[in-house]
Amino acid sequence: MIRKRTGALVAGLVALLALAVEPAAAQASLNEDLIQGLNSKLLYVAIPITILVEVILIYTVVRFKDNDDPQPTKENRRLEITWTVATAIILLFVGFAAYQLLGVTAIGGVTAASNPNAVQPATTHDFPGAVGPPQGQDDEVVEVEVVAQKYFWTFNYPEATVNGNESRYVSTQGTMVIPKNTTVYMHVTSTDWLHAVHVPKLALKQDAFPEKYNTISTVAYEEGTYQLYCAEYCGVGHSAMLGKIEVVSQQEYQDWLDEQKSGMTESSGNESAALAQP
Ligand SMILES: [Cu+2]
Repeated sequence: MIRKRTGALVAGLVALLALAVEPAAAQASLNEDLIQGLNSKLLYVAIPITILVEVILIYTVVRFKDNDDPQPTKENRRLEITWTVATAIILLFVGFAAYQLLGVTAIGGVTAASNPNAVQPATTHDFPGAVGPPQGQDDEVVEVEVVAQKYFWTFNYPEATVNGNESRYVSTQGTMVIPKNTTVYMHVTSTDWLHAVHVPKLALKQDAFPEKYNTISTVAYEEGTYQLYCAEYCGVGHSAMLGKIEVVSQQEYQDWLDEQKSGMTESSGNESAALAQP
């Protein structure tokens, strides 16, 4: 009877946990994909351990609940060595899997160490200290300067110049448009003090410091609109410091850039947008 019940309980637990690790639908970005991948890997380790511990616990409770004369456990060196070694192996696996992911540009951020062939972004705009895409790949990468300021976001596209004039380029406020299936480098900075860009659905997060660039990269897979938040308390307007990332097809992206440029041919330059005070 007890065995039957335990069996049913274990089967129920396994079914429940199997549901939990059911691979999710296609991820919205490379970053999200990598993080979910690590999560699943860790679950494959954690679930058997959870089941093992719970089964032993339940078995012990049921088996010894009427024992009026409990005896202390005896030393069992073999068992001790086994669980020490097993734990070490599991911890090494977890540590290695996580560390491996931190070395990936999309997760650990774009740094000179992670990107030894990097050059300064091959753009007309100056990003002092920012690490750009590897040499030879800079043509395939879209670079956006993400500027935080109390309490709004400015997105500059210094590669998208108007009439070849290097000081006039596409710039938007509140909404960043990026093409899907394309590597995008975001050079994050601030004009006043600490902010942080956070797009949970694309698994993007980075601090924004004045006079410094922190570069993150992503490849968005799914078209759509993604909410962007400020994730560093920056003052009374912090909670309203919102933005959006619009992921569109590559054709739509080009059309959007052209539209922005043609809208700017009559208006005055916006080169100082990032430095403008509210
Ligand atoms: Cu903030």
